[in-house]
Amino acid sequence: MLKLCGFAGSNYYNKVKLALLEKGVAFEEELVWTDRSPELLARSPLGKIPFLETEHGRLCESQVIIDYLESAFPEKPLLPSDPFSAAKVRELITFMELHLELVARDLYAEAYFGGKVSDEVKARTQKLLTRNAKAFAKLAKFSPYVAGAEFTMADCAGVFHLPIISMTSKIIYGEDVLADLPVREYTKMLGERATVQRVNADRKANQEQMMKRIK
Ligand SMILES: N[C@@H](CCC(=O)N[C@@H](CS)C(=O)NCC(=O)O)C(=O)O
Repeated sequence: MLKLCGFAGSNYYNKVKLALLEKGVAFEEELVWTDRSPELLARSPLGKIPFLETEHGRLCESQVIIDYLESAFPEKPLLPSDPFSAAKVRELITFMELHLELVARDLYAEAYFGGKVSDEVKARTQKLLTRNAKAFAKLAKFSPYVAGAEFTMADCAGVFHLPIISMTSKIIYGEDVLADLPVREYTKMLGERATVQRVNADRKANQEQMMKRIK
């Protein structure tokens, strides 16, 4: 059976977990913290989660994992069958992850973990986030799903990445870089799905565990 490894407080872990649940693929979970231990580095070369254990070996990087799931389990697809529409879905994922989440990530130390981020990094990040959010707004549909009328793998990513990008920018800058987008309505709508509810319940429980570990 597939084993998803990582912790449920992670947006990338939850992206993969939601894809597994939406596709109805059986899987088990193993709680793995990112402790940079030799054991972890032996299983995930950069010490990152999530990674997936399969009968063929391990895979890391959430998008690689989702692409594998999509081709290994084509029933209940999370991509349109038309190649161009499928590429548009993946374009959105790249924008959300490379141009928004990864940029906002530089602020997490101060926003969530009691650290400090320099004013220089804050200014550079704000400029980038503002520019990239405008570009993302040109591509995102929210009608009602992020890529259009159908639920796709872009929603598996968007439902967990977008709220954290909003929240982080509100904490650090006092304003939401995604304020012009209907992120709240979108997240609420997706929060009605049983699959998202399960992931969110596990996330909350895990975040409490994570906070106890940090203290
Ligand atoms: N590009 C990676 C990002 C995964 C990622 O950043 N995971 C975080 C947890 S949310 C992590 O493992 N951080 C620990 C580290 O970088 O050492 C993916 O899509 O899987």
